Amino acid sequence: MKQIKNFIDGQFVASKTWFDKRSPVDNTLIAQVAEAGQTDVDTAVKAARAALNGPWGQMAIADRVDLLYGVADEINRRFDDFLEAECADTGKPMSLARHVDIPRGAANFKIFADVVKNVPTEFFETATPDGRGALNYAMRRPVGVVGVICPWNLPLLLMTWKVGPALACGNAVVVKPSEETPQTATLLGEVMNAVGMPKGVYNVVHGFGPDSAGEHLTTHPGVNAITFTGETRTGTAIMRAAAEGARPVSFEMGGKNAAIVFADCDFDAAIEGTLRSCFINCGQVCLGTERVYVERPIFDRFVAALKSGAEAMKLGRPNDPSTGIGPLISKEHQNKVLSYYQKAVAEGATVITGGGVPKMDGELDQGCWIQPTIWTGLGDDATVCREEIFGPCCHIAPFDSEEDVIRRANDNVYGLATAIWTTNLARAHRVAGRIEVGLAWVNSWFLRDLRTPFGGAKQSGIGREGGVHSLEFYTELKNVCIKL
Ligand code: NAD
Ligand code: 6OD
Repeated sequence: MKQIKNFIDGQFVASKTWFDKRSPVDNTLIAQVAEAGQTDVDTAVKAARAALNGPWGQMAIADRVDLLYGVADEINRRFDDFLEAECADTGKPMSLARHVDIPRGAANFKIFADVVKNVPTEFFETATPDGRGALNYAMRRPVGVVGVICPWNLPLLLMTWKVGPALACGNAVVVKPSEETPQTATLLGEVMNAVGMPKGVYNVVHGFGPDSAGEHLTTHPGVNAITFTGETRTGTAIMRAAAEGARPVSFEMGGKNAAIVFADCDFDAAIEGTLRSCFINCGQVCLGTERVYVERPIFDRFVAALKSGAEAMKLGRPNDPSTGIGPLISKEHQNKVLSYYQKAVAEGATVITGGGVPKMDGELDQGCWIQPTIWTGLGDDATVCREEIFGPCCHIAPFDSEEDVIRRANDNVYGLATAIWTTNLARAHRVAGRIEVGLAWVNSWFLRDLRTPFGGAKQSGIGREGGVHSLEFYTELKNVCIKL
């Protein structure tokens, strides 16, 4: 049986307690994972601190940048190992992970190495009463030991999205991957050793949230800052822990994202984009669409086209090139999504397609499969129109005016992302400006430039990461004032 260990101070470390990792594809046991206890987490935090006090803390930026480029190159060299591990943990199609998860895992190190190498700080000449003046300049310093708490939906991508900038800024990290997806974070430990990353700069502790590695990490007084991606409810608990010691947080959390489709859109592009935003990664993307508002003149045509697109997506194994959708991450999540499917019907939805668990062949029937599902006919206050489901499903509702759809899209506690489909440029600007979200895509979805600010408004997040914005969280900006 494969064993997945913690990675602490450059060593793979076993544990007294192990937990099972099962395949979402067919429920087979694929590994046993070492659960980090309080002592393991403490050792990891101390190793990170020691790294900051050692050669890592003194390293010239150019050398740090070279190391991070080395990490990216080594991920690419071991591309197939990462691909295999990520798809085994998540069940997602290899065709998807090959183009999104793994390349972004490498790119996240290069982009932030480039940012740190190239971003200047400010300088002011200051007049003083004695006429001799003063010079003020700013310098960036690492915040220290950063706790990184990660979800399971895009494990390598989202973990490196935090670890890349944290290391580029000279911090040391202790990562707590999701209990559902322990493998790629562990593999990254091998990469760190292979490129000569100093021991203790990158540590991984496995386990769960409450009373386990997650809570041990977020409550550890040696952790200077916490960056988290996951559910808003979890973020709330972590924020309480971070309050002790007044430690800064950066949070990327849940969403209930609306797509807005105007009658003047490029219809085929809107269908293609909405199919992706609703169903890719089996709907387990924080930016994904679960509410679709379509202008009434094209409503029926849109519903019919989205239905046929959804029904054409083949459910299957990760390594089958014809697979469009994999399973959900776990039995627990399958039950949660299914309970929403049942609630939609109980509240009066018309099921356009899907609505349940499909019958799969052979051992696949033991997996966490779910049908891509489309509903119509519900009011905006229905449960499936208000709460994040995180599955391959959406409700489609008609709208009659720009004003009306902006109000309805904004009427939610979340504010992560939107996709606006229109060929009217003035309208695109207008609507993008008025939707209460951190990310507004026009005629596209999940089109990423890693230099741009990424994060959520309202209950979808705190802070922004990406490009220079990551520096605000991962560094202390210090002013030096020199009296001449
Ligand atoms: P989750 O909140 O259940 O878990 C995330 C991580 O937090 C896991 O590692 C978990 O073990 C840990 N955790 C749980 N309780 C904890 C506690 N009390 N203290 C410390 N750590 C704790 O989220 P998930 O189910 O893994 O991921 C799905 C959620 O993540 C969805 O809500 C989705 O919208 C959100 N998400 C948001 C973004 C974004 O960028 N905004 C990206 C991906 C996922
Ligand atoms: O692309 C990114 O940088 C990012 N953080 C994506 C988040 C996707 C959520 O599931």
